[in-house]
Amino acid sequence: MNIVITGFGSFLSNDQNPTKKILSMLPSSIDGHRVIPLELPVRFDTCFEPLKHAIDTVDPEIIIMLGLAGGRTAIAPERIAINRNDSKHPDNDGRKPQNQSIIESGENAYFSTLPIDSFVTELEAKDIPCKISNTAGLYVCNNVFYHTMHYLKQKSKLAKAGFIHVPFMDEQNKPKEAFSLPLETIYNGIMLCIKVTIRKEMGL
Ligand code: PCA
Repeated sequence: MNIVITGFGSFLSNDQNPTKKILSMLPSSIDGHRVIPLELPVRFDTCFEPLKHAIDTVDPEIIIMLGLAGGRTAIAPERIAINRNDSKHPDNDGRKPQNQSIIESGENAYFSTLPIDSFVTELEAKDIPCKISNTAGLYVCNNVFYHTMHYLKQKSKLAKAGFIHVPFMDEQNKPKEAFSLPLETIYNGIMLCIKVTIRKEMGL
């Protein structure tokens, strides 16, 4: 199988993003399956472009998108992507869309097709905090999640896809008292999510 894992670089006051670090730590294959790391721009207008290109060219069976959500207290598999951009904070182009559809006349929302309940069970068994989130926000992460689910449906592709937000890593600048985890722990959690998804896809 081909597995695309996406992440983001710096944005707003986050001068580092653990998801970009994770991309650089991933092995080139897991259990014999090819892993393709892909950094996406933190820009409403173009965040989906590199991923669309990857879907068109490598036709992945699994797509796991990653993003930082400072303030979260667990690794957070997102349940749902919604058809809305709305942000008080600018993206890396300075854009702040207000209450706008992502795709005019698109579905209101899409559910993740990743095995998010199993992520929680398996990560907690390894003492890695993991909790399903019911909103990916209305910033760039939700945007790329929605675009991906919409595009897969449009193209009748059966790839399993979804989004996982991660908390701050210990190793980055962050507001005092904000929850964080060692990068190593976040990485181990994401690796486990990838392995669980592979296992489910193989029917194991
Ligand atoms: N998190 C932001 C965008 C980039 C990132 O890592 C978000 O949650 O929308």
